[in-house]
Amino acid sequence: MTNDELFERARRVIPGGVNSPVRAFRAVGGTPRFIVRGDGPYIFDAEGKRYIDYIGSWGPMILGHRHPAVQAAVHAAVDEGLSFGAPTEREIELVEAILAQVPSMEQVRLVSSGTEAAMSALRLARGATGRNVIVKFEGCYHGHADALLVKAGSGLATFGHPTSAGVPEAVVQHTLVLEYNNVAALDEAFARHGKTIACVMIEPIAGNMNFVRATVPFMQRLRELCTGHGALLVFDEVMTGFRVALGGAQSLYAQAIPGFAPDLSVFGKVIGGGMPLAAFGGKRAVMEQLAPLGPVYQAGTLSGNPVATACGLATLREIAKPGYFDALAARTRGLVVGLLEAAQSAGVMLTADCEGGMFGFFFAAELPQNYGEVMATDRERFNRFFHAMLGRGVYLAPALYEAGFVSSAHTHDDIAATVAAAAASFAA
Ligand code: KE4
Repeated sequence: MTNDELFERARRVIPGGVNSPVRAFRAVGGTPRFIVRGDGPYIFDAEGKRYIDYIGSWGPMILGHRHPAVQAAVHAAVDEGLSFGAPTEREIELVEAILAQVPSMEQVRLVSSGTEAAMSALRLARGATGRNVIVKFEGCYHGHADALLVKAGSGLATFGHPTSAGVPEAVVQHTLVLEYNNVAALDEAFARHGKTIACVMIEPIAGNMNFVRATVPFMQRLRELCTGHGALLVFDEVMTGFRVALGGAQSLYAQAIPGFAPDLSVFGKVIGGGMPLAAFGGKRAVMEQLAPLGPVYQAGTLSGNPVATACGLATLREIAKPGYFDALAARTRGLVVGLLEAAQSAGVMLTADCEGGMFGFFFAAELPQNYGEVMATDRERFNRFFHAMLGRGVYLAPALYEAGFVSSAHTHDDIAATVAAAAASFAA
């Protein structure tokens, strides 16, 4: 069947024909590609077309598709059984591997999706502080738990309605949404609500606004205010964790701000290697508020699933190898520099940024610093570029508000081919 035929058939039985909205291409228009397999940096659609993949399942496939060590680990785990609902050693091994790279945490709880991890971290922060108010930032997306689905930057922003139907006003009455990178707004919010704020949840590099960095002064002030008012700083590193650096974005801020550390961290995507697995963690004193020890309930049938932990562990072992991130960062930088040079020689206004294996670009003169500025970039041009590249066999994120991802399977030739496709697309 063609992509069109599959999409038609899918829409009869699955809302919008997809199991996650962004996959429907509604932001960019056209027919989504139905993928039949992946291999290294490539994915192949139902019509046999090959694409250089810069989505990587929205982050997890940092090693590329079908990495031999990961495939072997998963096959071996499958042969031992799929799920037991009982503790296994491999959950301990995976948590130990995560803790080895994230010194701000002493304990971790494994769950099955980033949404579940962020939702649980939020409940934990409220339970641990006894407070109700939470703060998030416009343009940041932390999964689709009710209290966090307020001006989310992923899917919803792409569809243009900043809050979701079905979320009772009562649920979001405690959710403050501030402007990203706005220090004055932070000061104001803490001045007015400081004693009732349970936590501030932030994407340290906002991949759900494509690619917007929290400035160091903003992050420094955020840390000071949380500490001063007894609120927990929650880093949502579902996208940035083990992607922008082995130690995540928090390791970058710890270099810029002596002693910097969040109180809770949320992970997903890369730590599952493409299987359903996510996590949240922090200091023991906070984490032991969780059931079965403490009063904050949280649970999951497939939490720490033995096949998913095998996939995640094999992935983490590969990316922890010496030089891995230096090479990945250099490859990603090569792509960004190539795109900027191609745009410049075609007289197209483009700005871009990257960190580790994550990148973003905007049809604008300057890098946006917040959601409003992202909204002001040239969406029409982005969409035309998306389709021009797709037609040339390069699969970029089908939405202006999404980040791009390079894997260690992307070769210099893949990057060169991508830059050549961009040059041709800009010329057109
Ligand atoms: P999941 O529930 O989709 O595993 O994770 C939610 C989540 C939480 N936090 C951050 C920073 C995230 O980026 C995400 C999920 N990211 C989107 C892409 N922007 C996943 C793709 C999708 O929604 O289909």
